[in-house]
Amino acid sequence: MNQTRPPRIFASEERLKEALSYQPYELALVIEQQKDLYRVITNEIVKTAKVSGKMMYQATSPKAFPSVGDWVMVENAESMAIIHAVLNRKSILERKAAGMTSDAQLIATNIDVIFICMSLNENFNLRRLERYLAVCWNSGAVPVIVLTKADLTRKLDEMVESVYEVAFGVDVLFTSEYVEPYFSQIEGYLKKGSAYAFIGSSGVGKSTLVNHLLENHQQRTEVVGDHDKGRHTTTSRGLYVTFGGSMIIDTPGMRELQLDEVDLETTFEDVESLGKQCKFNDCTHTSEPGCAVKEAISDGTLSQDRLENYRKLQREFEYQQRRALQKERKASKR
Ligand SMILES: Nc1nc2c(ncn2[C@@H]2O[C@H](COP(=O)(O)OP(=O)(O)OP(=O)(O)O)[C@@H](O)[C@H]2O)c(=O)[nH]1
Ligand SMILES: [Mg+2]
Ligand SMILES: [Zn+2]
Repeated sequence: MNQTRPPRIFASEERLKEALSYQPYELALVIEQQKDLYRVITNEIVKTAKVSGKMMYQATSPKAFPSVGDWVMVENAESMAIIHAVLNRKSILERKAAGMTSDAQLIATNIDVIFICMSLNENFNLRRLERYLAVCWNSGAVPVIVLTKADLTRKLDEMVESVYEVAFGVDVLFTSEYVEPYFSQIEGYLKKGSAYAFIGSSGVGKSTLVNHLLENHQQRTEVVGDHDKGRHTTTSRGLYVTFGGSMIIDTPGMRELQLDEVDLETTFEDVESLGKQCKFNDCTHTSEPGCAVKEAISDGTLSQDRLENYRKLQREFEYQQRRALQKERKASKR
């Protein structure tokens, strides 16, 4: 039989230690999920898996179930592997409806770096970028902004500059499918044993980047979606292990990210910390005396645009919360 050897996976010392307490189960990595079936790999096997009856029974929330990127403890049973435990998560990227109802959807776990992809054409939208950034900070992973399709703009410098303005302390890269060296910047990030995810709107070029990074590496290729348009729309999350030992997660374009638990403080650290210096602690930064935010705007250290964005995200966040509350009230009346 022609058995292809799976790429080696590299678990951290910490995980190997954690795994010891679950012996005799084996440590495995979840690379794919289709409803309640998973695909897991160890250094010896690639196998379909499902969670154990006990785990299913004890689960109190969707988060108790494995997700792409999870390290799990499996029993290598005859036909299918059985997942008995999910190891501690380093980071959790989730899409979540606001409010108390827990219809959280895990997108991926244990990601070290999230590449937020946005293309330099009509898709370019700084407000959306800010929302993505907030979601990233909230996940526990480090965001890196990747501006794709650099060949489609004549205003590259201007656009990159405007991104720097909303993304304090975040690396900003730009790439183009047609300008080869630009990809090597991303390659420079890949470390053995670390996990990377690509997120961003549909069609911005996430899979194109992932395929470049996996070139000459083992990869499951899939051709799905709208063939007529010549597009290969990614329909499910998938994790690929490079021979260098990095884990790369490609995701389907996410139309909208829900804004619950978004960390305004992290994304708008400058505005928030200025706000703390205002004379009144409920200052709305509009006409109050002793407003540090207004002062920063008049002396040019803070831009009016940025304050507007901050307000916009804040409003949006409040709106999401109200809407979720209404939904909950409706549900409880029934
Ligand atoms: N002009 C130009 N086109 C690109 C570039 N990168 C990707 N594309 C094209 O954009 C289209 C979409 O690319 P994908 O990589 O499938 O996009 P995606 O982000 O994975 O999309 P979803 O899977 O739907 O989320 C393809 O036709 C690519 O050839 C680029 O740098 N420049
Ligand atoms: Mg794709
Ligand atoms: Zn103020």
